[in-house]
Amino acid sequence: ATTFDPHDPLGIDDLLTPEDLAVRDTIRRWAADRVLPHIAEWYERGELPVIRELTRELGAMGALGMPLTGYGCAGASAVQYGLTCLELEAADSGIRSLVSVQGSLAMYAIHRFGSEEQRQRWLPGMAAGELIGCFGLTEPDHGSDPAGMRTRAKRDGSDWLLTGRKMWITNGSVADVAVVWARTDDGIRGFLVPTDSPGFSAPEITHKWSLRASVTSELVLDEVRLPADAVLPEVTGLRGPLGCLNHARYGIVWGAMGAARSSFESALDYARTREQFGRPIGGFQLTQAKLADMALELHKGILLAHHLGSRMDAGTLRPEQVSFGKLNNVREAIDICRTARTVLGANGISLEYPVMRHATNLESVLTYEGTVEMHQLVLGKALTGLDAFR
Ligand code: TGC
Ligand code: FAD
Repeated sequence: ATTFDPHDPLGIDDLLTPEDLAVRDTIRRWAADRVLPHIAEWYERGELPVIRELTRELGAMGALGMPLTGYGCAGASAVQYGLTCLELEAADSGIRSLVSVQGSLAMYAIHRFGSEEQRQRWLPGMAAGELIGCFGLTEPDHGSDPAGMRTRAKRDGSDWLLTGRKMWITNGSVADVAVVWARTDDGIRGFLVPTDSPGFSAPEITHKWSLRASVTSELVLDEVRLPADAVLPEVTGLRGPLGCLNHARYGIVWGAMGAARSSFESALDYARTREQFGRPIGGFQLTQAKLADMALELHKGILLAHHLGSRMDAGTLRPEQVSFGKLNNVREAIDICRTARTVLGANGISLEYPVMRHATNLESVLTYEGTVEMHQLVLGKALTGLDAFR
């Protein structure tokens, strides 16, 4: 007979294979040892001081470019990659961001659209966490509408000269290689820019009140000279960067539920022990309604993530389905964190508990990788056949 598990009320673990559970446990243990003891301090200081060590350790666990094959990548399933994102974001969205950008954006772009030489040059070091990558699509004046980008690559003999600015780029100041999307005479192309190239700089963006334990930067490209073979040969047009985004957004569908789980568990724990009016606040009907509603959305969200993961593994996942998941799970996760915060009362605003940190992190997650509104419009277009973007 099965028993009711408050941590897995729907029995979702039964959908996971022994290998899935082993991956999940490894990442959960690593996050508990290496991130949780320090994260409040890093967050308060607005730094990720040991990013190189963490990246190497993530590489050693196979977490970088996890579902990719060859070149030192783990070749794991999409579900295993998703579980990894969930466990990392249960620690902090900044750590999941590091892994999303490295694996699903920078490495994926090189793996999917790069030449054999580019793959050989960059991927083994990136999979091992020896080299860090970033992905520059957004510009100061073009966020949701990257089709309008101004960054330009023009030919100079057989070389390329890259000029422009990218904004809000995760890992930018610590990266060894930047995947930069730029306009050319033939359309939008991707370029691999070693960050020690003359004319490249990446000043860090400060004063963030969200994703504080994550490096976010501007990329400045001032006539950066690149050889002919710096361009990703296998794609032209916006479908290049947008194809990469499908993978990163998929990871966020799972990741957001990690932040939500951590906040829910804090609230559940607190509700069982905190007493007011002579009894635990978890015994009051209003608190139970909050806990029940949070549990519903949390486990529905994980079930949705697993469903999308199974489709990705089967090769049947559509971009619109990724939008469905990203829109729903990030929106519900932030709602869970905000409700959890109320259960903790004044302690809810303290960094002694993870809840407010997750809630403020999710403000970024709500915006990056396509805002709520962009995913509503993607779904709106798929439902009606009418394009409402412009
Ligand atoms: P549209 O005309 O619809 O499409 C242009 C071309 O792209 C193709 N396409 C896709 N391909 C693959 N996957 C998708 N999801 C795709 N969506 C569109 C499309 O088929 C077409 O191809 P082709 O060959 O026919 O030319 O493009 P649009 O200009 O109307 O824009 C559509 C829109 C608004 C949905 C798109 O621009 C968009 O998604 N905007 C949001 C931008 C965004 O998400 N930026 C994210 C930057 S990276 C980031 O935030 C990293 S966060 C870091 C972290 O995780 O820590
Ligand atoms: P805008 O596009 O200016 O949007 C502002 C508001 O207008 C939003 O609410 C938007 O939904 C709404 N809006 C816009 N157009 C429409 C419309 N047609 N209909 C209705 N509403 C509309 N980018 C990268 O390329 N690489 C990264 O590594 C990266 N990392 C990031 C890390 C952080 C911490 C953050 C905060 C952002 C990061 N981004 C990155 C940028 C992110 O992808 C963009 O912020 C996002 O795509 C939105 O662009 P924007 O901020 O310019 O907002």
